[in-house]
Amino acid sequence: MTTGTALRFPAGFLWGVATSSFQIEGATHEDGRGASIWDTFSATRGKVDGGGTGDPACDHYHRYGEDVELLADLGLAAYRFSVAWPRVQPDGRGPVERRGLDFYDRLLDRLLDKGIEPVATLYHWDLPQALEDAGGWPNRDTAHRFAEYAALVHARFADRVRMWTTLNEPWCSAFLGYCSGIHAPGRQDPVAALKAAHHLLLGHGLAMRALRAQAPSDHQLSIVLNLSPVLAEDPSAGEAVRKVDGLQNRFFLDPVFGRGYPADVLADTAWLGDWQRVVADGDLDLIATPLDWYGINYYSPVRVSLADEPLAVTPGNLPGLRGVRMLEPRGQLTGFGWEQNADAFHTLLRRLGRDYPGVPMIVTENGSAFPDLISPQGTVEDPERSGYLVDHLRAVHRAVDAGVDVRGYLAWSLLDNFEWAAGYGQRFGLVHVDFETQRRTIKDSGRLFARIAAENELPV
Ligand code: PNW
Repeated sequence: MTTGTALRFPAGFLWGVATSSFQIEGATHEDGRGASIWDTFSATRGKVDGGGTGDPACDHYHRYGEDVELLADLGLAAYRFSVAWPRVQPDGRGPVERRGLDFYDRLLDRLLDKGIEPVATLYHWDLPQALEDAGGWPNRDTAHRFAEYAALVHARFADRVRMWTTLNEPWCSAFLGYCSGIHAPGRQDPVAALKAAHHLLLGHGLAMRALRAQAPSDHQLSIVLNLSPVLAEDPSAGEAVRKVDGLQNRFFLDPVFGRGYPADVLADTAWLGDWQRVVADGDLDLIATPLDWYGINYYSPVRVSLADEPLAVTPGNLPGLRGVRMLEPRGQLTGFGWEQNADAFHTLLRRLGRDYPGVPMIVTENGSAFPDLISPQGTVEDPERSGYLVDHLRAVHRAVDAGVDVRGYLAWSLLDNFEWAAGYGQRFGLVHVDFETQRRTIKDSGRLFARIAAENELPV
């Protein structure tokens, strides 16, 4: 790289940050909000490190004004947030809670007032508990309930939100929620997980159809997937790579891109019985409803090798992964123990551009957790997070340079927040949150990101 030549991004590249409702809002009992599966799960002893729950989280429900000011101070063009289904429909069906919708109304007005483009996610894991009690995602009806909810939220905010996402990371909802059980609702049933995966995708398809029918032509509809490059040291481990890539990436990408479920994944999961009977005529057409863009969440690669024996039920023992061993991360790790590997990110983007052409992508999440301390001067020095950020932005820039159609980058996350099973111990924010006082402090990495976004280029 030649010194002095900054790495410029294309004009109009979308810069922003992301959050999700359950992770930041708190106020879980206010204004008629119903319980979600994460309320139930986090209240269950032993499920969340440190016993954290969704209260008060970042108290964003009351402090959204201050948080929008932070976005404005950072000068960011876009803000990705999610709508909490149980605020809008406390039972997941039927009557709408106006006060829940009013909250997002106020949030959107503030964002637009500051010229910030909202990117709304309709489902970021907070399923109404009432729907889980009725069978959850393994139950086909949940897909229809989701589409109804999606259509009513879209109709209410269609005048102010152009960019929409149906689901965040259906892989996590299905496999961490219903197979490994490390996420809500904490079930450990591989067949239920596969059914859940299909019904999540069906819910996406039904919602896409409903939104498309009512959306003005400038609305841009999407899904967000967590995609991971799968790496093996041993060249003979190709079979393990194929299986994990199949379940993690192709199982979601292929049907959304109109190719149906990958035959090899269907074969790998056939021993679990005929879960595929849940795939009804017409489902795959709905799931293939054309997207305007899709979101990629990337944190780290997955490493695998061949194994002789089937694994026990652990987060790695997902359906279809017999004969696979999940390996420890390598090289530099984040504070969360996740592998830092920007080259793998670059490889992933290139592969997506090649294998799934024709639909623009936006990086909808990328970031790292490190323990941060406020200095006596009141600053948060987080060089590791800055390093991760710059390395991964370089990887994006190289992909764009090579012709991959990446239109934007949204960092995870605006704020330190409730990091699911890891509770409040893992801090992903560009802004530090003191969970005792709710004081927000922009970290050095946040300032760096603001500068990069404002200049639309990376310092060399
Ligand atoms: C994503 N995994 O979650 C979510 O979209 C965010 O809500 C979350 O805070 C962020 O990444 C950081 O974890 C994931 O185990 C959680 O593979 C777990 C996994 C992947 C993504």
